[in-house]
Amino acid sequence: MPLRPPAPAPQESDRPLPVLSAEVREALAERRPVVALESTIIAHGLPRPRNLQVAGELEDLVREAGAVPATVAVLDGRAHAGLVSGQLERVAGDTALRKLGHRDLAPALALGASGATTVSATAFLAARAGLRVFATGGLGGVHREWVRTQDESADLRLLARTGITVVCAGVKSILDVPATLQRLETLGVGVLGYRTEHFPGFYLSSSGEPVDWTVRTPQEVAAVMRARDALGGPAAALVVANPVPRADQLDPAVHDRVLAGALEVCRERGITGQAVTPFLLEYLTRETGGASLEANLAAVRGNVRLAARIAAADAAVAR
Ligand code: PSU
Ligand code: MN
Repeated sequence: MPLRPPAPAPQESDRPLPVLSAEVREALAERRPVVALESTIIAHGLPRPRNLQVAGELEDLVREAGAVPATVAVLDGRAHAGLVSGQLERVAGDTALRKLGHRDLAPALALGASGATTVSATAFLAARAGLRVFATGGLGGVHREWVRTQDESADLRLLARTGITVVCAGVKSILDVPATLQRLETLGVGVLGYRTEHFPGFYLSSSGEPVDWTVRTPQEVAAVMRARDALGGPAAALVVANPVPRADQLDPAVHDRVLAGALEVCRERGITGQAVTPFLLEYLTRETGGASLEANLAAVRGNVRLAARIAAADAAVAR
């Protein structure tokens, strides 16, 4: 029986991966600053319909700072960096949208699925497109019940292998923060405190944990990025930990009390896997009367603004 030759591999030029919006493609070609934004926070981290308004607002903040936004998502089996009109509405409005981590990308592309990308999937696709800076709210990390559940976000492992600068307000405070910091150290992920000696606490300005390195300007972050490029070696992410302003943080006493209740309910109902983070974020929003949502949004806005300034500083030295 004659052997059938293997099908030719799809050409990168036929199916760019991710598909870039014209705005992102042009900015990259001209070495202008671009900031990647994730979509899980929009689809699964914020209540509808406010999430659409926020998605647009975050893109506007990037543009106001002189950079181009590249929101990342998978639609009908195609990965995108830079959404055009109608696509952002879909990400915010489609209740059937999946949550895609890095490991979910291949099945989603192969099966024509649609989904929002977490930090791990966004960082991977953004780096693949040649983007150098990415903004989010808080990273995933080691969960407090790790000994029992072994729940550690895939964000950490992926960031350990991906050369991108991630601006965040620390890791979500629903996590075991000291354990997550320890994992970041073991994995070789760089951590810089932005104008702080303490690792931020997502909803809170400080987690109470120290950071080893503090930077004060976007230019200093860009200089660290350059030094990493010059050093070479295995790729790993650089985390820029940018605290929510103290005036916008959640009241720490309210935070601790409501979070304890949220973790309790999570355990009682046996919520596990990808559902844990959206459940906890939603519980906190409800039980704090929306205060945790406002703190979350203040953190994300600050991160997006800073990411745009870092991308601009990086683009300025690259010219
Ligand atoms: N930051 C936010 N809200 C979010 C997330 C981050 O302010 O919803 C998302 C990110 O996409 C992150 C994900 O990658 O939560 C982590 O989910 P998990 O713990 O299931 O890995
Ligand atoms: Mn998890």
